[in-house]
Amino acid sequence: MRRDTGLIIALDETDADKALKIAGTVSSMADAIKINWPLILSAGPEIITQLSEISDVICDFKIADIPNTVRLIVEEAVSRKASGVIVHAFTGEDSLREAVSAAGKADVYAVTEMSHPGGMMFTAPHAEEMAAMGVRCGVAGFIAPATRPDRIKAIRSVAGDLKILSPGVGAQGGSASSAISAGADYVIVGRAVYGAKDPLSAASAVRDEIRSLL
Ligand code: OMP
Repeated sequence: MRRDTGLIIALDETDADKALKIAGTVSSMADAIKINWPLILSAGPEIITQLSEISDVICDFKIADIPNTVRLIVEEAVSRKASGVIVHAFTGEDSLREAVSAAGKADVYAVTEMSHPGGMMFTAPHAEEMAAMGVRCGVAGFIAPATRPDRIKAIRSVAGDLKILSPGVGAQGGSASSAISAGADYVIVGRAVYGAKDPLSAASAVRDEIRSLL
């Protein structure tokens, strides 16, 4: 994935026409658009291909399954032109290796601990261990919480120069500048952009905030 603006838009809008319109409006501000189950379930998987004509698309399926099922899901996403997929790391080394192998040239990003408070309960205590496993498995990078910049630092210390993508900016209370300062390469922003009255100016404000740190 290119790194031009450092911003990834989480397009969790469930109206397909609106989603495509917002994607067209904000794509110049973002390095990728990330989509998740809400949009895929409402619009159908063709939305992956449609959006790929506008931007790089990351399929955030947070895949957590046995290796065979992981492979099937990743292959479906990549065949529809996803350039990245998000998987859970807690499923272990065999599932993660299968994701990387099934993705081929597409990027696999592993979640080591989630950005909401519940993410601290079970996964955070093992996040560095999971990141080290991700490095061994050949992932492209990690999803680390912008809501807890100290945890981004901890993952960065294990991740070397792999990419760190940080969600939790805006609606969840995290800030783009503290995530980038802690070691994130990209921030993932959803509601604060697609839910804004003016998504383009909301996205450009985040882009400018990131740019001011570089
Ligand atoms: P907003 O909270 O609206 O900015 O959206 C954040 C997006 O990032 C949503 O699509 C979440 O599903 C996703 N996300 C998190 O919020 N926290 C995580 O720990 C991981 C993800 C993710 O993998 O993208």
